[in-house]
Amino acid sequence: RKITVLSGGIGGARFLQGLLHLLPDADVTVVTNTADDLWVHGLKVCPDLDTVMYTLGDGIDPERGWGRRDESWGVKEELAAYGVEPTWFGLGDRDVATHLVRTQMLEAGYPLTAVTEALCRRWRPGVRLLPMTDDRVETHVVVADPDAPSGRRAMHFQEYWIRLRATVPAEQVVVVGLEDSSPAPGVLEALAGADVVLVPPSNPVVSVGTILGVPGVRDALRATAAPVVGLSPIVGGTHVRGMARQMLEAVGVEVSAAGVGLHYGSRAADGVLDGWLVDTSDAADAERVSAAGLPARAVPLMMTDLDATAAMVRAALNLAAAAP
Ligand code: GDP
Ligand code: FO1
Ligand code: CA
Repeated sequence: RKITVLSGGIGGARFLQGLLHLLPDADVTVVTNTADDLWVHGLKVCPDLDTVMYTLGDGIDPERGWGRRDESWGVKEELAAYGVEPTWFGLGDRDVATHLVRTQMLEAGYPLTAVTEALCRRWRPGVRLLPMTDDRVETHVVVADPDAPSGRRAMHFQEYWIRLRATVPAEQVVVVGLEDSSPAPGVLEALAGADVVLVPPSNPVVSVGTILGVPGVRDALRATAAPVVGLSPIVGGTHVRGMARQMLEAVGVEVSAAGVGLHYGSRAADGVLDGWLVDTSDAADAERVSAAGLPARAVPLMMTDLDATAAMVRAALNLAAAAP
């Protein structure tokens, strides 16, 4: 069965582990967010692609959820000794090798799709890992800054998250380059040709929202014969980890399982979903979403271990099968 998954980093990767645990023989294509990507110390870093690749390739650091297991930080320490910024970015020595290979291939003219394919020849993630686009796209966040003439300052999403820990309100989220980007090779085909499309509990704004923002992707989702089912990253009124609450507040979307489901919208109502799963603690949200015309169910939605995640995948596939 051909399954296409739209993914960010940690949440999407965990979901994919459960999917492959449940259906080891499924033909899975992952369309991955690349708007987190950034150039740092002359290297191109792709956090979400690397998190999915390392997680499914068993190279991930299980505690952090990003970067390499058995990591060392010599390069980071030496750069800090030179006073070279950004010192806030966690650049691991093993991780640097990935960025060196990627940067060299990009500079030799290979598109990000080819780079990702090459890196996956080592990591063998067991899925077809696609960037959402080969074009440069970067999420930036605008925050209030009394020292700036305009009273506001924009920074890369990674600085907002890693240096500020999303502790200041985001006034605006600007995805630079998104409107001029094109879907990477294979992306539209993966949406059109899937038997089912799953939207994991990834960040609705800076992971899924960015993928949906690549021109052509939303239309392909609305047109596909495959049922499209999503799972809520908001449980009990807030994110499980990360900064989805802050990002949803920045774009004016209600921070609830219902708010996110209705934000994605049902395909009947100009949205992209045929079904929506919320956690059992948010059963009222399922009622609200179903009443609005998007079939929703409340099931356990915490990815505490492989079996729990596999059960979520099974529930999503059951809801997809029930789609008209
Ligand atoms: P990122 O790019 O590393 O931030 O990863 P994603 O965007 O793929 O996923 C981040 C989202 O995963 C956050 O908004 C979390 O709320 C959500 N998340 C993490 N763990 C769980 C879980 O166990 N259950 C659910 N429902 N959401 C989760
Ligand atoms: N997340 C952090 O919280 N601190 C870091 O220093 C950090 C470094 C880092 C380096 C490479 C990489 O692929 C991911 C990294 N992340 C780090 C995670 C990254 O910020 C992700 O984009 C977040 O999970 C949000 O999407
Ligand atoms: Ca991310």
